[in-house]
Amino acid sequence: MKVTLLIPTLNEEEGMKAIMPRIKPEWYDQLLIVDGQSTDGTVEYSKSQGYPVIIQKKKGLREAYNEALPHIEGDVVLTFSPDGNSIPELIPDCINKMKEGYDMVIVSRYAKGAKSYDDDMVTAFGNKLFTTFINLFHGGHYTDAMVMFRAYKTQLIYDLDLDKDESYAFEEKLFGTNVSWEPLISIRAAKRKLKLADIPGDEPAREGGERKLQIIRWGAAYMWEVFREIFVWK
Ligand SMILES: Nc1nc2c(ncn2[C@@H]2O[C@H](COP(=O)(O)OP(=O)(O)OP(=O)(O)O)[C@@H](O)[C@H]2O)c(=O)[nH]1
Ligand SMILES: [Mg+2]
Repeated sequence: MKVTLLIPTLNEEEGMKAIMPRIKPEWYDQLLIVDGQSTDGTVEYSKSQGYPVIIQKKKGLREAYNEALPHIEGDVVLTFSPDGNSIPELIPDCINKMKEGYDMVIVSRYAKGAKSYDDDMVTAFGNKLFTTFINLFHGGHYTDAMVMFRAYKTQLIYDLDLDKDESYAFEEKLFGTNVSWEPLISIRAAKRKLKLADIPGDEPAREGGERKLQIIRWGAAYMWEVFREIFVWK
């Protein structure tokens, strides 16, 4: 099993400097940083450390993933948030769980024994509401369907059409935003009854920088996806 560690960055200089030194090269086969045209020192820092950096052309997280896709060599991709929200030491646990034969392993903030120190009332409520809806309407057994920190088979990206603009075009246009692909992969993986697991993992508070999450727009777009996917087979 070859693992690509995929790290999206957008003005995360402080987080990167605090977190990246804790990631050990023996944990992964390939490291890819995909940067959304940061204007702080994020790219300079990454390059100074010798990390391969892709500068994305289009805006948004799913475009970051899309533009990284042709460079991914691993048969497993692990997405990791370098803003302090993902605990690096859990990377090996997540990969070891994948080795048991799962299609996707999520590092869950709401599994028994884990806690988010980054949530406010709105994000805690929203994340749990979406997770409940995805379980209820799509047959999932998730404790956290929304978090970025997860590993999955690279092939899923193609099988579930995560890389296709059409999968998101309507809601992105309607709500004037660019979404990420975590909710949709959770929904479509549950619908297909793939082999899914989670492991508990705390979410520490963000390290410096600013939040990019667009609560209202993303919330609306993701709610659209949850309901549309009841009627659309994928
Ligand atoms: N390349 C790229 N990275 C992004 C983009 N938007 C966010 N990120 C990065 O993705 C990671 C997760 O970001 P988000 O899921 O938006 O969450 P956040 O801004 O940290 O907000 P909270 O964690 O909910 O407080 C962070 O490291 C961001 O810097 C983008 O458009 N392009
Ligand atoms: Mg974050």
